Amino acid sequence: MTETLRLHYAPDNASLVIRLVLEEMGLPYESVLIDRSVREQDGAAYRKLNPNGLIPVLETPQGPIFETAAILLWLADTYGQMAPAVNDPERGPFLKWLFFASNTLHADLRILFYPYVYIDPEQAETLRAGIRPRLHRHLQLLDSQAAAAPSWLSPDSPSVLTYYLACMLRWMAIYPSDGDQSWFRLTDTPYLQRMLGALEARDATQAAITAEGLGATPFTSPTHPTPPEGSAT
Ligand SMILES: N[C@@H](CCC(=O)N[C@@H](CS)C(=O)NCC(=O)O)C(=O)O
Repeated sequence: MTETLRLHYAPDNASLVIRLVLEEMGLPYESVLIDRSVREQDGAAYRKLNPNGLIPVLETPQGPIFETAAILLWLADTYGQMAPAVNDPERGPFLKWLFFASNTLHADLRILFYPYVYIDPEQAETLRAGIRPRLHRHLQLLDSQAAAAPSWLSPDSPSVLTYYLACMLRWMAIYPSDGDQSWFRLTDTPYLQRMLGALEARDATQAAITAEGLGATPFTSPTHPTPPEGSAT
């Protein structure tokens, strides 16, 4: 157990969401690089923290926490920031879309990025072609929520969900590195686009840009990262 928050990360991985939120909350934390080039996430030491071998893990005074949304909710509730509180009428709607982001959008994104985990590699491009229209529909749905500007999707005061979505939109624009990204246009989701523009001006985003080499416009016009250490894939 650690008293210090310790983020196990690889540049531009799902750990980026957690880094952004830790920065936005102004919490002190240490970051520990997971070297993906040697698949350190599969090693015994990392599997002790996350038996699934997935990044991120946040070590906390309550032990290691994995699953991006679980870490986000833990941070929001523990530090009373960046999400409607338990007795807030907005809590239910917020939770609904946080879980949608995690168990539907993020899960479908993994199919786009790692199709060979789900199917014979020869059929990977067919699977990718099948998942893209589904992702597009998810984004349309989220944009219609953002249009109503609930507090947890507002461009002015980011919630944990705002940063989670911003990272996923970033990844859709640039990954897979060898794939076709022409299906994705941020302009198709103007309310989400506005939200992303506002995030780029924030100190938290600037800190993440420096730490992970994300480039000047990591959300609205992302490019492949040039991290000072480690590799994204
Ligand atoms: N459901 C997990 C997904 C995390 C995830 O997909 N992590 C990727 C990096 S973005 C990973 O660890 N990939 C390495 C691998 O699959 O071996 C979460 O929400 O934390």
